[in-house]
Amino acid sequence: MSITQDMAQDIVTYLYEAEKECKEVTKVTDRYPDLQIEEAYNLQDQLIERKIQDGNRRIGIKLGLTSEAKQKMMGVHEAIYGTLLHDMLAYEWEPIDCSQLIHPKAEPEIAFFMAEDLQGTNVTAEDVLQATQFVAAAIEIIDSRYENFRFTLTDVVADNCSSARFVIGSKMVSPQELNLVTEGMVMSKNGEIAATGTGAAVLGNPATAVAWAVNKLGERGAGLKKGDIVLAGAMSEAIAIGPGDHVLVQFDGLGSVSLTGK
Ligand code: OOG
Ligand code: MG
Repeated sequence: MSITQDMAQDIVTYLYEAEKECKEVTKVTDRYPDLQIEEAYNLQDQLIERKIQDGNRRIGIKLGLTSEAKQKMMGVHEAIYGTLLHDMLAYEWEPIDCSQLIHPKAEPEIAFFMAEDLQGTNVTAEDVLQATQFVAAAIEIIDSRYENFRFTLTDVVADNCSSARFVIGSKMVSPQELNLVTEGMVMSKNGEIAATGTGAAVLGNPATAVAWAVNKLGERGAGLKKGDIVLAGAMSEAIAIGPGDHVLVQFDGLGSVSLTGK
């Protein structure tokens, strides 16, 4: 089965309104079980297009399901990518309003800042590092629009990979000055250690993960732009957050980044 224009419009409106009204919905594949991954990326593009028409702006991409553990949990062998929009950018000094989110979870990540455009289908981790101006510590807030964070690969791609908010730390480091594979972090919630991890958890190397996404975008005639921010994927499991929670991620070389929920 292929998705008609009308069905696509219907699905996009469904996901758009779930986010806006802050209500969880049943997954798209309950209604469209044959939804294909390419169609799911088309739906994501249309959802983003709609938000851009609202006045939002694309500022980069994020990767998901980059760890072997998470892929196993989902029964998939592939990572995913979504689009970062300007209204997702949150700040350490400004508490995140949890009343605007459904069931937010925090993930420790490494962010890349692109010094140049990067597009192609044979892009390597080395190319990514060459095109990167800085890397920095980040926390992504994911907030699947689906009930109980349960979905298939196609569902989550259509839902822009659960993207909701992200915070970037203030220390910018040249990727040449750091070993991204062995870069470690400790994530604490309200003063207690909640998770630990290293860059190796992200497809073996966060730069490899970014190269994978660039090649996937390349197949669709798209790529990264100078100035783009790229979140490479979670370095550990995600932890639930709510009003009053404080999450701190301390990295070896990238400094620290934190957020507070209100
Ligand atoms: C999908 C998004 C996962 C990551 O870094 O793995 C993600 C989800 O688990 O809801 O952003
Ligand atoms: Mg993430």
